[in-house]
Amino acid sequence: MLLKNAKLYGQEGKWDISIQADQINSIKQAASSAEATDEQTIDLKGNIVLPPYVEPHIHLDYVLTAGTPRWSQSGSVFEGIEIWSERKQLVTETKDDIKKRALTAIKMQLKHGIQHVRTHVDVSDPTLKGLKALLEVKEEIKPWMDLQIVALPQEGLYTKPDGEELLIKALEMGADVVGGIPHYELTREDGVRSVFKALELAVKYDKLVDIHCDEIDDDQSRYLEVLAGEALKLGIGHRITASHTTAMASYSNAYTYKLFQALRKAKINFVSLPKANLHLQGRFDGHPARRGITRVKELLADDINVCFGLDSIMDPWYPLGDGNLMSVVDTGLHACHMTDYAHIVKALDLITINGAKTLAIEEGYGIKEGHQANLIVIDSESEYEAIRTQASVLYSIRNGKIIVETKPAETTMNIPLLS
Ligand code: 17E
Ligand code: FE2
Repeated sequence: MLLKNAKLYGQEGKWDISIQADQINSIKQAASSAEATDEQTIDLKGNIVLPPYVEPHIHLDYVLTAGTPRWSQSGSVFEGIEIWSERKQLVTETKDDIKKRALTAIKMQLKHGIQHVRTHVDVSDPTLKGLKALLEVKEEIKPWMDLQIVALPQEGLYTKPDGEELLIKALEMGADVVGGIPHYELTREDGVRSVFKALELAVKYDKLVDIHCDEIDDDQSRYLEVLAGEALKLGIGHRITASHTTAMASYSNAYTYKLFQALRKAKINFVSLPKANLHLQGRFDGHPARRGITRVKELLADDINVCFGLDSIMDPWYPLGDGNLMSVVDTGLHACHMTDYAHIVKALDLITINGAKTLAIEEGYGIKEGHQANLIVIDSESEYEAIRTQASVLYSIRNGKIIVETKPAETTMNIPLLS
């Protein structure tokens, strides 16, 4: 396959990308390889080519359950957890039901150019049904998507006697990443203990770590310092992710200054979920209401890795969502005051390379000769316009084959003045 006249994300000029079998064979300046071949040729007309989008944080076992058994009244994180717990008792689902919901969401993600996903799975449920379902989905979807699974003790690791046992079982069954939710434990001490335990298990079982960390508007919720401090001591920061960290929006600047000293050294990864947390946070505030988004701009300015994710597609926490990360970028840039030129033109880093770093898959990720031919083409010739118009994904190519193709919308205006 030959992709002609591509703009490479972040680079000037036009390029011809030749794909042989499942690999990127060559990337040459557009003019130099104009000769006709009998292989499939697509003229990209200057549209941008990027590596596939990375969704670093979704809950595929929760998708498409909003409203069952009831809708959230407060819109808060904690009511979401309550509703999910009620649902587990009231709604009986088979493993296949869960798989079906997950695959419906995956279809939305693939449509929007995502090929790499990290999903959390609730392992507070003694049947571990969700985990079993997603372990099967992970194998079945492999030709089209890489799925990482986080074992999340959604109802707390130490709130029930079998929490730790279930987490270990999940890791032994094949979960890739150790999860945690320290701000939901009953005491500060249990929260700290749950973070230590997650890192201890990650080392023992050779797994990554992704903690739901400080997802609360409480300026006293300070598990991030525990996570970063322990990651630094163990020297495994690059394998650690702090998700949400919304309390950071409420920390004093004096404390944040101190915290950032540790973050710069620890080199852990951050996932910000701007749509989900704009919706979930600030719910106890009245006005003025806090945004409840972690300090994305400040983290990036200090060379700390941050990526954006969606978190939810119609679940007890968040009633909307269709898998589209471009919409998350749009919301995130606004909510984080990153709507200046320099941030706009680099914004797609937040759902590509920064996500790949978080998932520890940077090796082999990116448009380079010799890499696996995994890439997307978006409907825009400039990075700036891509963000402004929320450009759609025209092609998603995986292992050298077009797996998703979308025709651009066409508008006709019968207004002579404007035609
Ligand atoms: N679980 C949680 O603790 N927080 C969230 N935002 C979601 C699930 C979606
Ligand atoms: Fe989450």
